[in-house]
Amino acid sequence: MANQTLVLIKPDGLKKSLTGNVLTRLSETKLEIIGAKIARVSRKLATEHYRHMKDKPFFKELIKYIMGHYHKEKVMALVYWGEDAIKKVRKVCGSTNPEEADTVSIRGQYGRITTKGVYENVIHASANAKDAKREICLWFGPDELIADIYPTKVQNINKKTRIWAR
Ligand code: IDP
Ligand code: MG
Repeated sequence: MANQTLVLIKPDGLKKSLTGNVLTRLSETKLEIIGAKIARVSRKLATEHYRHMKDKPFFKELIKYIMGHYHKEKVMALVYWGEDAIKKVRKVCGSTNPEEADTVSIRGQYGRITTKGVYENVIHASANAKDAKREICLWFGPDELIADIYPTKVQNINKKTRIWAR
């Protein structure tokens, strides 16, 4: 079955100039990219993204890590779509702990554990369809994706929009 998954190249991946390497590894999956952007990660976004980790002892460090406090203050966010996308992307990523990840997986090749004990594992990928939906809707608006993957609604929001001053 075709499905979609959120990928983040985390701040350590950007800082280490691994964007190209990671995208090349992901292209092995033959999946389609239906959305991509560079994004700053606010504390609100970081906390919402990792809300399932909030009781972990390393939560504070994890939030600092994903916000880029130790690296570049940005992530690259992508949505991959295609047959078994969630499973295929998780497989090339490897296990959460970079020391335990398959050595030829992205996390096995490029991840590390910091002295503060955070797994700096270069990449995030949604774990299942429920997480994928929550995460994609958190990181992307419907108009930022080139496919209609979830139901949308039209809302008339009366707000100022910034445009190019040409
Ligand atoms: P996942 O990223 O493989 O889905 P999660 O359990 O959702 O793994 O954890 C989110 C992130 O939190 C991981 O990618 C990693 O950066 C960090 N993390 C998870 N477990 C640990 C741990 O035991 N120690 C330190 N950092 C961890
Ligand atoms: Mg997870």
